[in-house]
Amino acid sequence: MPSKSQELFRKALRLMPGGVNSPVRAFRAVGGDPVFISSGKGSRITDVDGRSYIDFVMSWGPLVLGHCHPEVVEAVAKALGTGTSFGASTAAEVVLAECLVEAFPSMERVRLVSSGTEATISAVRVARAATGREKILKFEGCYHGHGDSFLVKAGSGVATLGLPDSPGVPRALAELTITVPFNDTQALEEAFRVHHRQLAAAVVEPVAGNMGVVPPREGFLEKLRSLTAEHGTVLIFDEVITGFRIAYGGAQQTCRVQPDLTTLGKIIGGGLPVGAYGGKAALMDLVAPVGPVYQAGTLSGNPLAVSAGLKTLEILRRPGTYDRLNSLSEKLTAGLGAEAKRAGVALAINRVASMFTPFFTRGPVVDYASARKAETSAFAGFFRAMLEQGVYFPPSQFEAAFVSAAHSEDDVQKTIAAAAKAFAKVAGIPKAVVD
Ligand code: KE4
Repeated sequence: MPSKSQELFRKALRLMPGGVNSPVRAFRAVGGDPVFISSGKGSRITDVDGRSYIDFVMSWGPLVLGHCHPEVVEAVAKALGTGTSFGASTAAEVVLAECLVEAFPSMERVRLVSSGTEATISAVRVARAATGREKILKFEGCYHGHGDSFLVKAGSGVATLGLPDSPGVPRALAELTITVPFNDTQALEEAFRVHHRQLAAAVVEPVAGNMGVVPPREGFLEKLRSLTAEHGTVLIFDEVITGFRIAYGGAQQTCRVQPDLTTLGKIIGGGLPVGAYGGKAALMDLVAPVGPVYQAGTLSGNPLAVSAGLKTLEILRRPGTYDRLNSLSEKLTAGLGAEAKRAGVALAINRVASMFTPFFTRGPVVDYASARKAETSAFAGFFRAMLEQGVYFPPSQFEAAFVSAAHSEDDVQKTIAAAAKAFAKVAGIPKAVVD
């Protein structure tokens, strides 16, 4: 008898590519059919068959407070009562803009949009307009949304003209994207030597989340900052994941490197669609209607979405929130590491604050090439074993898992206990101590 999820998936497959509205949701990387979710509360989600899971996807990062935080729900309900969208300015978006520029001193001006992709494609457009240059530099394994310029396959280790990774990206455009390995300062210097003063922008996830979590090496971001400054290249920090995640002021607060432009998303919408890009007034005042760089959006600054974001940021400002988030995350990853060791499973866990990835490889994982060494079949086995035990990890080895303020000590202990069993399966040696 097929489950309700399976029935829904069969129908979805006939209606939507892969049966999903975003590829990673299809469970292609981990096998089996995706579960369809009916509700979420705190640290848990419940699928349409009534099974509940401790959730470490958290909508891919936005739900830093967990599902249906009562104060967020109340704020959205209140906003709903006065209208969902006006296509005109509202007070709420001014308040959110103020919160963002206060949290990110590198931003003097900010523009709200409806997704991280809109934020990154707009930021690159501003950089190209400001410099009159066309080439951009990105890093292997970093993801900045599905804008054409970012969907470029990395070439060899040194600066490389990109080749279209996704069909449909014009070669002429793909060749304007230069890709170098993340954390490789030598390749970075080479790229700037080869493309001397031709680079409009360098875009980076200051803490990578999209190859799995990979922190910057000591000095890497500082080197990127000095090279971009020296060559008149706009430095864009894509903080769609890290903004308000690893600190209230994002990675640029912790690494103390100031970019020229910053992109935000996820948490600033509190689970509803909000993105943003911002930076120095001299750059942002190039954007219409002040300047000639056009960017627009029907639902930009949407009052409903902004109300969820504002309440989320307000709660994040409460003393102790990040300390608790980070210490719970540290406990979780320490426990996972200990159980993997006990099971004899090679596991390299990268964690930055409350985002982490268990890589099924000896490690260290310091860039995309080392991340790709991970045993994806082992990860898939781990994912399925955890799902069976009621723990929902990201369905891909190359994604970040997220702890929320709603996760409890009990969630952590349950997850570690489930992992002990999952590792035993992955190691292929059922351990007496575990069963
Ligand atoms: P959206 O367009 O999906 O809101 O944001 C694109 C984006 C930009 N920059 C970074 C650093 C991002 O991580 C993302 C989107 N992240 C993925 C998960 N790694 C979203 C999940 C999905 O694609 O379904």
